[in-house]
Amino acid sequence: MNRLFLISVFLLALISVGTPVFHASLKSASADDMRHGDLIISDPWLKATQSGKPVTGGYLTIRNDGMIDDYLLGASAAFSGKTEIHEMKITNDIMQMRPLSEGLFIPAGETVMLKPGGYHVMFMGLNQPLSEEGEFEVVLNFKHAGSIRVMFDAKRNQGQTH
Ligand SMILES: [Cu+2]
Repeated sequence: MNRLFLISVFLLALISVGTPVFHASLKSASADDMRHGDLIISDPWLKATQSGKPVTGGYLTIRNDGMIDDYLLGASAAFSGKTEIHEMKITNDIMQMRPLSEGLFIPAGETVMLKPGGYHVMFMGLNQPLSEEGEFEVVLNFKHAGSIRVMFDAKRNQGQTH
């Protein structure tokens, strides 16, 4: 009886310890998520372009799992002559965008989304078409996490300019 009891206790302990660990790993289990230090990058994509189009926008979600604030300072890509981190705002009914000179703030414990109509990676002076379904390498430069190589999926433009 004692032995059986001990085995049951052991199994119960295994299950109760095992369960939260399992859930924790599920939280960031998407196949597209990519961890680099404290940063988790998900759903990187850019607007596909046709030949001759000089600019496009790139988007992604960045989660800062750490205790230290970080900044997305800039980015670079072989297909882009110049790459900047932009914010987009509507001022007096006019859509305006500007480079973030200090970089994009990624506070500790927070998630920041770059998406159409908001923050975006601005690729300028494109030297090739970024065809739909293609994957294109971009290097993101963070103040603390350093350089991260990320593959951006080219997707169809959904109507907005950036
Ligand atoms: Cu822009």
